Amino acid sequence: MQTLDKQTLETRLCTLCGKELAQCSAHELYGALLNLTQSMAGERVSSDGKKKLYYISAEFLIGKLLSNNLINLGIYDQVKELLAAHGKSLSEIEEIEPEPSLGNGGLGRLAACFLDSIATLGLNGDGIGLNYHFGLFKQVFSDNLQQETPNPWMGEPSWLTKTDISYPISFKGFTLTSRLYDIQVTGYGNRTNKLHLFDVESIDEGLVEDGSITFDKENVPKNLTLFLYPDDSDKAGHLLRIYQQYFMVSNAARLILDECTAKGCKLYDLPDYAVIQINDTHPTMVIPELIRLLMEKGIEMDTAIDVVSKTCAYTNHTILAEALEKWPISYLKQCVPQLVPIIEILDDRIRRRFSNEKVAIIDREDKVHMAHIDIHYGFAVNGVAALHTDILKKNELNAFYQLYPEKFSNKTNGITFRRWLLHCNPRLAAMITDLIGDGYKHDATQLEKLWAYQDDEKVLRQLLAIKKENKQALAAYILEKQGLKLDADSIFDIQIKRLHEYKRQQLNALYLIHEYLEIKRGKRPAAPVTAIFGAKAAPAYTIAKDIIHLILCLQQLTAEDPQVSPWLRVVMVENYNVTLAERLIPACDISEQISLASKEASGTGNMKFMLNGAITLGTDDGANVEIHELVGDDHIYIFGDSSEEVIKRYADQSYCSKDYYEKDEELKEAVDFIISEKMLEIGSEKHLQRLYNELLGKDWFMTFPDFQDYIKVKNQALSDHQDKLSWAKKMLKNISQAGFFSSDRTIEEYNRDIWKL
Ligand code: 26V
Repeated sequence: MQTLDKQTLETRLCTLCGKELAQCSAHELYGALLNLTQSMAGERVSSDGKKKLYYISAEFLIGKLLSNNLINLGIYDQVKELLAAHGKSLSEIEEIEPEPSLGNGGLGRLAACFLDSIATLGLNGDGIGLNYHFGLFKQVFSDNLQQETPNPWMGEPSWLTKTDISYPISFKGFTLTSRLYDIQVTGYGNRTNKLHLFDVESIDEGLVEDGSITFDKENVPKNLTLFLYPDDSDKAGHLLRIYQQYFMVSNAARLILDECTAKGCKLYDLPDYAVIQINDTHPTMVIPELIRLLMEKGIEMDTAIDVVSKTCAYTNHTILAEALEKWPISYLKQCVPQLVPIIEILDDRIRRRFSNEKVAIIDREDKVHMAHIDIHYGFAVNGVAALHTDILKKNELNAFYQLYPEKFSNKTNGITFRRWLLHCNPRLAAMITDLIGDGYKHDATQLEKLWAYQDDEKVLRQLLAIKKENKQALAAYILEKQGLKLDADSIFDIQIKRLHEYKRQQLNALYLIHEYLEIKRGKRPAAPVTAIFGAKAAPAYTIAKDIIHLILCLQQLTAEDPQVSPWLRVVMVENYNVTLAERLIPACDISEQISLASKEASGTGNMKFMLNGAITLGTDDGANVEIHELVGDDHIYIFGDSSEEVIKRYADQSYCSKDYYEKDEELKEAVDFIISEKMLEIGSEKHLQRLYNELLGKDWFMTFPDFQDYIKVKNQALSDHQDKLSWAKKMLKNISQAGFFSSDRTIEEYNRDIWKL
């Protein structure tokens, strides 16, 4: 890997700052390092390859970039040492960098890991998305409730480079001018690719009221790229999402056609020059838009449809019906009428070929099923974990699988080990390098060599010592940021992910209530436990916000009770984001992956935890199933009903939460506690009562049937943790088997089976 010697590095940084390093502020050093990184990355830009991948996604949850870029450019250690020699700390400089929140969770973070791996493998592939000025939102807690404020991240210096690329994008009644900004994507020891983020020239940040995320949703020219997925609880919000999606894909389609034509593409041979990966259904309109643009350029419709169908591939990331996009055709007519005749023709062709209403594009209620466009008019469809793909084939997308079995494949998700091991857990990475050399940095399967040390007490104790140091570092950080004092000797049990009922943070909360009541009765857990949560709830998702309220009330309750707090603490970190995940994951003992079986398409946090030596407590769902297979029964804690049982229970509509509540004393006690006097002293009756009613009256994601098994298996894990060496062996097993989940492996599979670059 290319490096810089110490002297050259120092000279370049001093020149960029215009003074000696010791005299520079952290801010000046951040600017200089950003500049240096950009110029080094610029030297590795390559235009190799006739065919190029365009990964279109509404989300790219990239996290902070400085350290990652330094690692990928091979100069992290030199920079750190040089700064230290001049009395400067790299971690202080890292603090200055704002974190963009250009994603909700796993979907956007996956896209970011993929970009890293694409560049690392030397593949010709760029990302295309939108440049949201205020991202998702910044979460703040007040009165034990989530509040949302804007998360501005684009101040100077910035990783964004303004390009001279701009397109006129027309909507019904008005045309907007776009502007492309680029962020370099450095591969680990390899080429530099690009993340293209389109923005609108007429954007007006002033539209956002101070400190809030409300703005005039109808003023599209000024609001289009202010926020990611603005509140879509009303029609104006839905329309704004359509405007955003069309703006994203129309720009993408024009950029792709321009780049390909510049390389000599004749348009009917587009599939030889471009492959477009449609990340979930948000970019689906790229299909009719490309057809439209090709027709504008004189290609006849049949050919245009054929060319586009051979260029586009679709990834499905969820089976949840409420998350599968269906736009009323009237909304599309209102925003992007130019696409409507094309979508109608696409639907008409399907209706002529197949009589099954389930595979129609426009349904009887005049709603356009976006995923159906992707499946009919793309050449590949994939799920994101083995179980998820099986469920798609057998259930949700069975009618399509019958028509096009050859289009379907599985691509189990992965994570980049550069960010999720080398950067976030340098102590563990150094230990691994000492034991097995650094071949694992390019070939993650080499981690398997670690298992040779399964009975080496010195190695096992070293693993435990590293975990302890990481826990102490996390405790110090949370004390500084949130004023909460954690006991680094307690077991750190962590659940960090978007807040959604199917992920069942409420099940974890019910367990914590149960344990709290047990401690009050004098029955202590096997060891002191710190239950840590991190989660943002969508602004209009009422029950999710009620669950946050419950957790924050439990945080206060456990902290303020001297009888309980030495044994059980509940902590919710504020504004959970990539940066926090990088601190939480290396410090975790027990990784909570407790979604209702069949509902979590894959999960990727589960993989990050495993790689960092946390043991999974989970259901047999998503990629947990594959983790389970890799590590074996002895190195994971699995509980709860199987996906088959769950799917059956939904099918026969037999679930009634009240039946479980009435039959299970402990469950009843925990549920009732939500609206107990004690809780109402701390929390808001409105929120707690609504959550209680939801659980008793519906519990759509079936927390009650899994409650007893969860308690049993979780308490087993807590008691097993007491046997330190046997626990460390479980940690080692998990780390040694994590290689499969490198996103380099995932990307190799996409390239081998779909992209063929
Ligand atoms: C979105 C929404 C939005 C509307 C309200 C309900 C709802 C429920 C779920 C979703 C998820 C949309 C797609 C998504 O983010 N999927 C995630 O993709 C990850 C990367 O493949 C995967 O690891 C997660 O399991 C999956 O949930």
